[in-house]
Amino acid sequence: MTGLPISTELVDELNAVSRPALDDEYDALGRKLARRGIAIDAVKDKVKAFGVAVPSWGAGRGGTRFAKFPIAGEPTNIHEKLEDCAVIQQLGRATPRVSPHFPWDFVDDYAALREEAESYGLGFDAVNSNTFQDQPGQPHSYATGSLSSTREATRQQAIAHNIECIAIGRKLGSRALTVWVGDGTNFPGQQDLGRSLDRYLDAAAQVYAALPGDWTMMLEHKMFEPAFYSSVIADWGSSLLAAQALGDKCKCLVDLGHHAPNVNIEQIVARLHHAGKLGGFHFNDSKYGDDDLDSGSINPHQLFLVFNELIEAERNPRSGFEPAYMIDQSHNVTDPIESMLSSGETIAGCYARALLVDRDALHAAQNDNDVMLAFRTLRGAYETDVAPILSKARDEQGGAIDWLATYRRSKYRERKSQERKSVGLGAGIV
Ligand code: AFD
Ligand code: MN
Ligand code: MN
Repeated sequence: MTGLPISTELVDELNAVSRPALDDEYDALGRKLARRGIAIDAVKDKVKAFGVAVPSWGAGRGGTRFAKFPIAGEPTNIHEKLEDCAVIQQLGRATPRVSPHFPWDFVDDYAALREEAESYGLGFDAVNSNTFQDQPGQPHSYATGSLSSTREATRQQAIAHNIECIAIGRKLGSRALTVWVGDGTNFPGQQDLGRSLDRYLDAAAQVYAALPGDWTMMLEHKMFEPAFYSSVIADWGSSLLAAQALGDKCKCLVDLGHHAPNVNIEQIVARLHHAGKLGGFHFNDSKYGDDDLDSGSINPHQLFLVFNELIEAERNPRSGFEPAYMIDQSHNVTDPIESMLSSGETIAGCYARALLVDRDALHAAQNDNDVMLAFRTLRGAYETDVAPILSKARDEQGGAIDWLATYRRSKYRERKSQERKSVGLGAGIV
């Protein structure tokens, strides 16, 4: 038993101080919601059951292509990353699973890694393959493509890596493979836009053929970067087309930062659900491009509107609606543990707000074309401060009411800065 990384006595002690004010605020919100016909405890129970996975790579500081500014005590391997993810889950109670990335998280013994995670109360979520980077000693370069490479040997190498990720995921208890490729071009004429998609589909079908019966393969689209003229799976249309071509176990993954500017992402969510192909999410926020900023830090309203569509989808499921929720952020200027605690709370908060929407009233107003009433029904839920529900849910599960104060009082990062070797400088988009 590895045990929890933060002293439970400290969590209890600080919670005891915060609890009277929380109880008062929770009761007041409970009375307010009761007047709207909503039972606050039922919402709190749904929040307690809600979970979003954290990315193993998000536990380290990210960077841009210009620089990365590491912090002391950053994790340098999957074991240290798991320990940090355990802190996030212990204090926040919204992130019970970790999504690993290979080859970054390669180890010799995956059964042992699974036990290590379980000792922290963590499980593994979707496994992510990486064919957007070359590894030392790799026979074929991905510089001009991986699954869509013009070279058969390179495609086979990328297929084999994805199949290896599935094999590792089975040992870790995962049930999904997320495939994001950086394949694309920087010059008009560099590659044939049609044939590169043919090659991608052919290679992806070989990965799909290796998928266990109860697994999902999730295709993640991204408009640009690393390729700046064209990307093979650039948008949700290409992703949907590919997922439909590959088969029932293949679905689309929506990363909130991977769209054209100002695109209506909540409508994309509704469209993919309509097609029965909404597989999962990568939550983050952006101002300009794939900024990988903290979820809801720039546009919390958009996040709420996405969850509004997800609740509609949940109430009207098509072909086994069971989306995989994951955070995918790059923490360039914050302590990643603090960012993921904040993001987990923000994401769960948008879910809670979307649960507060009076669906019958909304649907009736929509049917009557009562525009203002429909809008105000939605807006009323968005404007409700759900913080007491989130705090209460954490407290009842042993998490921290004030996670930031508790984390800082624990001096976890300071302790790790004594124990862990320092990471190097350099660039690092993750
Ligand atoms: C990329 C994608 C994808 C990938 C990750 C790698 O969002 O999820 O696995 O970042 O760092 O931008
Ligand atoms: Mn992503
Ligand atoms: Mn991204």
